Amino acid sequence: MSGRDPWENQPAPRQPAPSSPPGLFSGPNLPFTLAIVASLAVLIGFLVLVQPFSGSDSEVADGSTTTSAGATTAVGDSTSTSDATGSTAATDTTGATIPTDLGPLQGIQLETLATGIPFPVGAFSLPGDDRIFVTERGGAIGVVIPGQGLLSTPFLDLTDRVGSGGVENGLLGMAFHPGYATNGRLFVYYTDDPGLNSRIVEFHADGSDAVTVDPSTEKLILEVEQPGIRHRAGMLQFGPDGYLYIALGDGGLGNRNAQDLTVLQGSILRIDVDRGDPYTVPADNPFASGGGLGEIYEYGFRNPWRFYIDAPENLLYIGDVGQQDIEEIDVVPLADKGLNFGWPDYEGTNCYTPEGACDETGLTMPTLEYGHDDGCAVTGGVVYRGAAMPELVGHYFYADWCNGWIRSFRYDNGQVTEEQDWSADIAGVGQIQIAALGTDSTGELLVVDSNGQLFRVVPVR
Ligand SMILES: [Ca+2]
Repeated sequence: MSGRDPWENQPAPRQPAPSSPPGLFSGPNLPFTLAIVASLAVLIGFLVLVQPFSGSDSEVADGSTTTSAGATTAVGDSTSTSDATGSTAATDTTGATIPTDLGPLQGIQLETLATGIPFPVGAFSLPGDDRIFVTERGGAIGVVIPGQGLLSTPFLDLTDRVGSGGVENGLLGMAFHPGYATNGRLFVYYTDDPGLNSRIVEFHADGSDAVTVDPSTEKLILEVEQPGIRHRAGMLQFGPDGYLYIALGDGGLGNRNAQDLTVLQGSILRIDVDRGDPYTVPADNPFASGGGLGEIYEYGFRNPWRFYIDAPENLLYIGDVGQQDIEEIDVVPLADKGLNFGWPDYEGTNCYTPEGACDETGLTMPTLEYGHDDGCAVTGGVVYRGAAMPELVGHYFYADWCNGWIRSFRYDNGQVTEEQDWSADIAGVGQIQIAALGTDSTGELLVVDSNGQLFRVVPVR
């Protein structure tokens, strides 16, 4: 059992979270004042001394010599296109189109969209819909509308059946079916009351613009008995293949569940909810024909709290929360199935249990890792594909729940490039605990502070 898990020392869900008025600055206390002073100092240094970006993206952005809005600028050998307004844009190596009438990106900041959300752990959206759906650990899915904050009526209220005892249980994930606009299907991962077993269930919304969803439409898809109380993971996401991917932690019993292909724990599952009742195992799953449970797609995880499938690149990003010393991010092609990510034989690149004999053969080792001198629980994030910061399109953003920082990198041909730390940029909001990152309906980044706040990342130019 670990003392370093997400939600340790957290207040119980459904308690009013610390509330502050919308805006970037609030809370006149000494630590916050110091944070403001520090952030201003950093910001000044940032503006005066630092060229905030390095690498090909920044060369495009910083090399531009905009003289007036819409003016044509030189951007090296990038291609240029003109839109109907006559403004010119550049396409960089990531495929992002960078309008040249944008000033150089100086950094980012967090715009408060809502406060007072009861223990939020995720933020999701639908195309063409301004609403942001926020999973609350206590068992509800709340709705935040930018400019209005958290609505009083939740989208879906499952507090009568969700068990959020222990330190890592509750309503932990959701995913809209790719055909939600016409079929109203949505999927939720929660732990039940009182068993704290993992349940992946389906609900039916009456129309894509439904304001609320009837909890009585629940249909069980998959249930996993959980004798322990930790390491639930909880992320759900549909892949570009139309299959539902589900993250399950190892259950927290200190055993070898993650290496045991006869149990579902410690794995990322892949199921087809469009065929069969309640689902079928896709025929091309790695163990569909034997060797393990058919649902298992990747395995060897401790607590893959948040993963993310970036469809344009067909990459799978996984943030696996560590135990003693190391937090890790794994990035693999989504098509590379049946991979073993090493837990508990390896924690990051450290040999962790003697049973593994410290043999890396056949294991997929981390793409990136950091030690517990730098955080305590990695929050796997999302790949940015919005419009406000074209310089950062294709960059993967992630966070640490304890230390409250946000970092990013771009994964290019199997290599981590353009690593950036945004700590100084977001210092103005004070201490936050980032439980998840997400995207709004236009692809802009959302930051979920489990203390009750939802932010949107906006550029500073
Ligand atoms: Ca690993």
